[in-house]
Amino acid sequence: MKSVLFKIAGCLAGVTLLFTFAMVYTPCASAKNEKAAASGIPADASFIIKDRGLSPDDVTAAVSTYMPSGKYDEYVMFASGGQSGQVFAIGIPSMRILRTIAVFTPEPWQGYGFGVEETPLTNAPIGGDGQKVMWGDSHHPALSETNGEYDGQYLFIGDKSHGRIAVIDLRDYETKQLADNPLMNNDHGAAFVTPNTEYIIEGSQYSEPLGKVYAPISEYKEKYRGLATFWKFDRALGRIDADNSFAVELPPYWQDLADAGKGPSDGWAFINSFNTEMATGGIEKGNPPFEAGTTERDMDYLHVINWKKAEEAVKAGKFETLNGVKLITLKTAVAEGILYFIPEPKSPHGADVTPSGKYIVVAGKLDPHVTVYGIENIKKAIEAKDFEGTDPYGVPIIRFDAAKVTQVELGLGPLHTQFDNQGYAYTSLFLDSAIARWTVGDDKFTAPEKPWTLVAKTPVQFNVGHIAAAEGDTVSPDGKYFVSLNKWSVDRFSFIGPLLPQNLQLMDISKPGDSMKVLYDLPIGSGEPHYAQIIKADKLKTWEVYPEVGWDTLKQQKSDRMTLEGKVVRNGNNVEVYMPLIRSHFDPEHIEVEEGQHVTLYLTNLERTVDATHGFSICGFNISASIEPGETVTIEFDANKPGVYPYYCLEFCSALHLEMIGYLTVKPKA
Ligand code: K7E
Ligand code: CUA
Repeated sequence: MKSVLFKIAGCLAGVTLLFTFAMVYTPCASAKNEKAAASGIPADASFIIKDRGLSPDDVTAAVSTYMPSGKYDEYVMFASGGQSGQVFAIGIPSMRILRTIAVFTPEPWQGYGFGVEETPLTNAPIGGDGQKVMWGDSHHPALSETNGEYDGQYLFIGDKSHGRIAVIDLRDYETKQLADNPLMNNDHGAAFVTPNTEYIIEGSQYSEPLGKVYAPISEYKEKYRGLATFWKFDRALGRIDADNSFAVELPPYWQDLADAGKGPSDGWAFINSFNTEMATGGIEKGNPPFEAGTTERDMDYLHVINWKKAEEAVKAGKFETLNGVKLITLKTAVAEGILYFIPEPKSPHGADVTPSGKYIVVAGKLDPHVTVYGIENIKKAIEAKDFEGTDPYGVPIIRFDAAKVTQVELGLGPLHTQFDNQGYAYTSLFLDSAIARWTVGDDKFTAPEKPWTLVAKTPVQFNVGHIAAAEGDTVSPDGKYFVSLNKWSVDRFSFIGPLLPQNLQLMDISKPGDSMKVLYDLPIGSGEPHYAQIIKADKLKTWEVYPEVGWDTLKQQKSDRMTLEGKVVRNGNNVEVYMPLIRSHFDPEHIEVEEGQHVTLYLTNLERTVDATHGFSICGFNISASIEPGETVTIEFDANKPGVYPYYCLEFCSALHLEMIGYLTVKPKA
C-alpha cells in the first residue's frame, strides 16, 4: 500500500507541475513536448487538461481513479441496490460497476426468476395480495467475518419491505437463500453479523403484531411488538439454519440500525430505536402525524442485547415457539438479563461499534452530536444496577451518564459512522451535506489531533446518508478510500428525466487533517443504495468457471442431472431432455412433444473456457437461463399451446452464435 501511495503522490506532483506549466507557458509545440517529457507526463496530456479546462484537483482526481485496461481494482464495494432488490459490485478506485447480483428481484441476464429451478426465488413468499413476492428493498449488506475481519466468503442483505435475509455465495456471486422471517413483514437493522458470523442479526423496524396476524391499531401498546432475530449461519452449508436461530421480543418502539459488538463487546448487539413515544399516527383522524408523534421525546433507547445469554436461555428451553421460531419473550429477556436500554438522543439512526470494540457511536438525526458509549461503562452499570428505572415493559434503563463516554458536536443531521486506520471516524451529515471527520480514542491511533474532536467537514453533493470506508466497520479498517452514498444528485449529471440517479462519491481519506477530497461521481440509476461495504479485492476467491462440468449452483455440488450427450427420455406424459451446450450448438436441436405434455430440460454447459457462457430462451415461453461454464440448470414447463417455438442461445458466445438454435415443436392433440 505504501508503494501505491508513493506512486500516487509522485504522480500528483508531476501532474500539478504539468498543470502549472500548461496554464502559464504556451511555447511552440516542440519546446512544449520537451518540457512535458521532462516532467514524465506525455505532452498530449497538457493539451487535454487545457482544452477541457481541468483544475489541478480535477487532474489529481482523474489520475487517482483511472484504471488502465486489464488492471484490477484494489477494492470491491458491495452496495445494496435499494428498490431494485439487487446488490451492486463496484470496483474501487475506478468506481466501475462490475456486476449486479440478482437477489430479491428477477433478473433475466442471470437467468434469475424466469424458469430456472436452481434459484431461491422459486420459494419466494406469498405477499398480502396472494401473489409471489418478486422484488425487495435491499438494505444493508454484510460480508461474512472471521475474527471481526471480512473473510470474503458470503454476503448477506436484508429486504426491508418483506422482512427477509438473503445469502449470497461469493464464489459465484449468486444468491443461494432467501430466509423469510415468519414473525414480521418488515425489517431494517439487517443484515449485521457477529464477529465470526455465528449469527446474522435482523432487527425489525415498524412494529407489528408478531406472527403476521391482525390486531387493531387501537391495541398498539398491548399487541404490537418489535423484534430482533438472530439467524444462525451454517458456514459449511452456506445457509441460514432456521432451526438453530432465535428471536427476542422487543417493545413496540421502532427499532433502527444495529451492530454487533466485537473484542470487549463481543457477545452483545446494539440496536437503536425511535418512536419510543409509541405514536400511532392517524393524521386523517386529527391525530398528530407520525413525523410529529415519533419525535416528541428528547431521548429514545439504545437496545443492548446480550446474545450469548440469549443463546444460553434458548438452550435452557426458556423460549416460546411462534410460527416455528424460538422466541424469547420480553419477560424472559428482562428476567435473564438479556435486554437493557440506554437513553440516546432523539431519533437516532446508525449505531456503530468502533474497530477496537470499546465504543458504540450513536448518531441522532435530530441532535448535532454523536454520542459515544463505552462497553466497560455499560457492563459496570449493569453489574451495579445503575439504572434510572424501567420502561413500561419492565426493561431496565441504564443511566445515560453512566454509559456515556462523551459527545462530539459534528453538525446537522448525523446518520452513519465509519472508521479508518488513523483513528478517525467519519459521520454522514444529511442536512449539512457533508462528511465529518473526527477522532476516536481507539487502537491504532496516529491522527495528530486529540481524541474526540471534530477535525474537518468535507462537502458532498447532496444529502448524504450512507457511507462506506475501506473495511471501515471491521476490527482493522484500511482507510485510504471512502464512499459517500448521496440521496440526491440534483445538478451533478445530465438530466435524463425527473427521476434522478443516486450519486456515489469516492473520496481520498489517506492523509490526515483537513485533506479529504472528492475524486469521482458514480450515478446509480436503478435504486437507492442503503449502505455498502468495501472489501480488499484479494480476499475474494471467486471461481472463474464452475469446479466441475454438471454443477448444481444452488447445492454447490455436482448434479446428477447432466449428460455429456443429448438424450430425450419419454415416460407417459413426461418428456425429459438432457441437453449439453457447447460452441456453437445445442444437442438435441429438435424437441418434439405433444400438446399438454410436461417437459423438463436439463441444460449443461460443457465449456471449460473462462467467460464461455451460453444463454437459453424458448421463444414465447417466458424462459431465460444463463448457463455459465460447467453449470447445469433445470427448466420445467407444460407444453400447453400447439405451435413451433425456436429456442436459442442468448449470449454472443461465438461467431456462429446465431446458429446456436433449435426448435421445440408442440403437436396439437389428435
Ligand atoms: Cu435508513 Cu438507508 Cu437503511 Cu441510513 S439506512 S441513511
Ligand atoms: Cu451460445 Cu450464443
